[in-house]
Amino acid sequence: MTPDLFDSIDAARPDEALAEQLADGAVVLRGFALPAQAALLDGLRQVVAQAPLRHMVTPGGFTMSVAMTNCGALGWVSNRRGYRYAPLDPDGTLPWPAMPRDFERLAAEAASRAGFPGFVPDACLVNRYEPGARLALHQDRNERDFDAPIVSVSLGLPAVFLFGGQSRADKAMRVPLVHGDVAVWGGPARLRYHGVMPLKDGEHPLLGRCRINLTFRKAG
Ligand code: MD3
Ligand code: FE
Repeated sequence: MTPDLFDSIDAARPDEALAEQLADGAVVLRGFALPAQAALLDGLRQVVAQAPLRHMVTPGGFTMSVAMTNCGALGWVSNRRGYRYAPLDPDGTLPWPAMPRDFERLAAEAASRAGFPGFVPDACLVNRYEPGARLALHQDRNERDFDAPIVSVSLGLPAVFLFGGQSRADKAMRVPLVHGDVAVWGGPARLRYHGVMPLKDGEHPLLGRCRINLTFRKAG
């Protein structure tokens, strides 16, 4: 194993005791979202009531196993013509719901803690995994500006995250992510390949048989 893997950053400072550096630019903050969990679940309910979760189709014609929706000024959408960020929900043709303040605040605090101050996300992609759902290895490169990090918040059932390298063939490390974990991916980690292993069945006391992942981006 890489020697510095899972080393705590600045463990002497109690407020940073939970930061694990996976690689240059990639930090996991264990349990960082737990104090905000009630507000996050509240916001989530409001978002999915306005913009329902749906299974999008990839340009290759496959229906994704992960169900998605968005909030914020821009939302990630996919169809046969390609992937892009769009200001309107293609299903409702209305703007995406506003990003709840508590979402934006948590994302900015996590980014700052990980060394990316001043993060103002304009897009929050909501991914819902049911048992068996997975996300194949990919890069996130539809955002305009790769200098901004991506912040991801895991809620509900645990998942195994695959964190690969700069090329698809690089061996991926497996990172368990559980309810309340927040990960920040920026700088040299921003374009690394990543994915999520098929979700194992289980029952989460707050979310039931699913995992929700929120990813905050500066897309526009
Ligand atoms: C590492 N979502 O929506 S978030 C995605 O758990 C996505 O739903 C996963 O990948 C999920 O695009 C993983 C963590 C993540 C997001 C972006 C990254 C990890 C990343 C960009 C570069 C490296
Ligand atoms: Fe991704």
